[in-house]
Amino acid sequence: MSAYDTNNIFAKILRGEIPSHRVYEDDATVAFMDVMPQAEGHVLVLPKTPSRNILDADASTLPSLIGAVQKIAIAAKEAFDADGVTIMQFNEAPAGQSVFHLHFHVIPRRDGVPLKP
Ligand code: DGP
Repeated sequence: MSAYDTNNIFAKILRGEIPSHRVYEDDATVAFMDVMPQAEGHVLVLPKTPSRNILDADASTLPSLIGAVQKIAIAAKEAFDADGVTIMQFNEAPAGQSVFHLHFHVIPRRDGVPLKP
């Protein structure tokens, strides 16, 4: 697996070099709106610590990250009056990862509305 690239787009967002619409932040975690939402309210949740994806993440960072994912999923479901929430996470390009800083997708879902491709 390649090394973590400190110039990936999410690293730049975390450093404040690129704007984002932040919806949540705590000591360890940041969440912002996805610029290419697959449904209304699509949020990305990422740890502040650098890891390329879950395969090289320090296991000690995962409990707080998944706790934040749960908080945001509950809040997004409420805020967007959704019927459910899809949570997705990809590891390496063949698995669908395109930005190489660990992140979870939190996507509010409504009955009968498919995800945009
Ligand atoms: P993934 O395939 O899991 O690596 O998804 C990366 C997501 O990141 C994709 O849904 C689009 C989103 N994205 C890419 N560039 C930017 C950006 O500059 N800002 C924001 N907010 N989202 C981005």
